[in-house]
Amino acid sequence: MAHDELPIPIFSSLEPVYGQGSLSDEARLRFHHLKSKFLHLFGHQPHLFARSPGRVNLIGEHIDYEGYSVLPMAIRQDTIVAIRKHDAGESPKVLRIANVNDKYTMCTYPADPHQDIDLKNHKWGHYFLCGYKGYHEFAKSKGVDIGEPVGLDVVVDGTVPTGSGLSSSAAFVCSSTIAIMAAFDMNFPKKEIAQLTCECERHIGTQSGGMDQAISVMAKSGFAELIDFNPVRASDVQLPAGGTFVIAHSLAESQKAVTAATNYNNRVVECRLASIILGIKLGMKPKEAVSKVKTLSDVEGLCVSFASSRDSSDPVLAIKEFLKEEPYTAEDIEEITEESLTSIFAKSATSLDVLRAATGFKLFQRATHVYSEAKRVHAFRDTVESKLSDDEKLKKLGDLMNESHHSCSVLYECSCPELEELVKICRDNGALGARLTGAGWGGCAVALVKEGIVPQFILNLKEAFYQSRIEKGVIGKNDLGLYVFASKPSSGAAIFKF
Ligand code: NG1
Repeated sequence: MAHDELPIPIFSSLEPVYGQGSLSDEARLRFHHLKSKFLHLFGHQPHLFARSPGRVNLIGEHIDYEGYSVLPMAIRQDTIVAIRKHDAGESPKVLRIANVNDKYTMCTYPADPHQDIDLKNHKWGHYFLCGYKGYHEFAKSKGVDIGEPVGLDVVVDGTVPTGSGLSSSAAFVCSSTIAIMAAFDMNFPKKEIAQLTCECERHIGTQSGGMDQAISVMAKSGFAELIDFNPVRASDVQLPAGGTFVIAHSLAESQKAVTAATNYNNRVVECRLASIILGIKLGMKPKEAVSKVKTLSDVEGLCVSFASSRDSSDPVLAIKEFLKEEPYTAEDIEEITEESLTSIFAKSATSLDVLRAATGFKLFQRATHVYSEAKRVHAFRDTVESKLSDDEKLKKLGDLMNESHHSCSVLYECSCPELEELVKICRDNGALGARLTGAGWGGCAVALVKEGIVPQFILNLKEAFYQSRIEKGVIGKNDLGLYVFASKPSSGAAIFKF
């Protein structure tokens, strides 16, 4: 059976996930601490644990929500959720979500799975609620009877740095959803859980594309994965020997849920508008385009047909022909769509927030990024599978990463000064390629570095980027290991019953 058709594995020891040696020892301490905290807070032992990792995206940024494949790998940092489901009749009938880190105070919610999430009042526990609501909707759609709502006690331990572009939110949503599912004694194929957890996370108000949840659920130790969407699928990608990915935090925090209206969701809306206009310019009736076209992948066929009339297969040609480089105003767009933007997005409250905050729409730039980045993902995978030597492969992968960063920075405008500085320092110190990873606007960069120079490379980054920040007190000297580290592809989500 294909790996992504299998259910989430259930283990009774830590080694299958954390391996032998120091990582397992570290994990044992975390589980021990979680259990004691659980007992201390709730007077009971947890029934089980679920863990889900963060990820680093190697290439394919801001294209998952446009339906294009991406190429991430899981990292060892993860979120572990300890859970106990109350018996029917036991009170209180509430969800109590605590954290081993006292910075996150306990959140309490009613056990009603239909409750609304108060998006205007952002709380860390909301991510658990995303999993809770999403799991109930999923179970209902499958005809699974969950019975009357009961209380849940939960303690969370996360090691994925937050706001870093390493998917701490997806690690939390996936581990929560899987813990809830397992507490209800259910399990499903990984690809269904990948789809489900993506829908869960949308309850937080970001129009998430699904990459993070897919890799967190379906990752396999030792491999990066090419993730396809509609339907979601994962294929193993064996990275060439001799290269290591180093992850380095820019120390600018990217608060995706809080800045959604001007950043993440804004780009989703711009891509939708670009695709509707391309559809119309390429022959669709405005009404038809507005109702049918959701993403740039929906109109790629039309763009490629146009390109073929010019002896090319590059959809970017259609963008150059039909979209203008200057930002569009709402009025410019409404003239083409023959419908107001507020009516086009009437069903999406988060998109209406985008419209209220927007001053102009850079459709040419966003669409060019998406089509060119989608191509780079396939070029990356083709390079890995090619007959080139490992050294030649690494050089080419590095070049693709550099091109990706340029496109993110200039066309998609999702970088920031700190990321620009860090990426430059990575390249100046021997990285074959370096780019921002994840949503951007802060968070981490990922650099491809020859294995032999990794320790020196990390030392140089410390010197050139972090030292002045340590002196200013932005981070503590002893915390550097949390902000810059080499990473190998780790394994995906798991359930533990000891
Ligand atoms: P981050 O912010 O790194 O978790 C976000 C989205 C992804 C993808 C990337 C950009 C969520 C949960 N994740 O990742 O789906 O669109 O940005 O490539 O919204």
